[in-house]
Amino acid sequence: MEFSRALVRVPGRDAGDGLTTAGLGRPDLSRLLAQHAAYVEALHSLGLEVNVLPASPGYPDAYFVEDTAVVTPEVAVIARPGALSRRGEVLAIEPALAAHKPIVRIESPGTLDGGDVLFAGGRFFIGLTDRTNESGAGQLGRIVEAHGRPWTAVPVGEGLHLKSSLNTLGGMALAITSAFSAREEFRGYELIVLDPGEEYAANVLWINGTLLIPAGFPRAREKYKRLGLPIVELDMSEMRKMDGGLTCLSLRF
Ligand code: CIR
Repeated sequence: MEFSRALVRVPGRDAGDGLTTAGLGRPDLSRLLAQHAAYVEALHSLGLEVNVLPASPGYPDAYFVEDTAVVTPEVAVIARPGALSRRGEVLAIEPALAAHKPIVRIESPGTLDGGDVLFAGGRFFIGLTDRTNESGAGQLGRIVEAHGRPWTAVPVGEGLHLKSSLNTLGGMALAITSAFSAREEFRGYELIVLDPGEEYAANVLWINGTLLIPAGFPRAREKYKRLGLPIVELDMSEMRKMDGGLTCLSLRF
């Protein structure tokens, strides 16, 4: 899917109070802001029109905007984040998306985080995790199906979100951790399997034929370079401390 716009949100001063399991310590706020600014600049330089929303006090995870919605070619689906502390984040996102797409919403008892939704090779994969339940996945599945788009539910079992472990590299190619590489859901895809210890580098962001990758994963970088796509490497050290990756920081459409 080609993109012309992105929606992002500036990290707030309370970013270190967000949810995390990383055990890597608190992020340094000024480095976090600099890394976020470099990310926004990378999206700009790839020709996207970037809407930068202000920080949202009281919502320390709000700059991980990917989790608040799923934007398909036809509609913007407002998510219902699985973490209670994140549920109110969607309020500021809905009007920003309503300017571009018809809005539909995931309703209770469904929960869904956008980080659990991958569109690859013409199919939606919807991860079932602690954040996304059967009801939320089913609601989204029925919405995309109504527009003729196939979907598959994927029990995840490890990692925060589905996209913590696999992401599109364009076409039928997927970056994927070894834990997922034998799963039958992805049969027929061309799998680039990350080496042990470099699983974080499965969270790459494909933007119109350019690949944004996290810095500091040399073996992953070599694998991605072999694809022949232009590569932009970004330092994600501070977002990683909060379990965040490249896809989490934006909604693309
Ligand atoms: C959270 O636990 O919700 C945030 N600290 C990290 C969210 C990362 N989002 C994503 O992978 N899409």
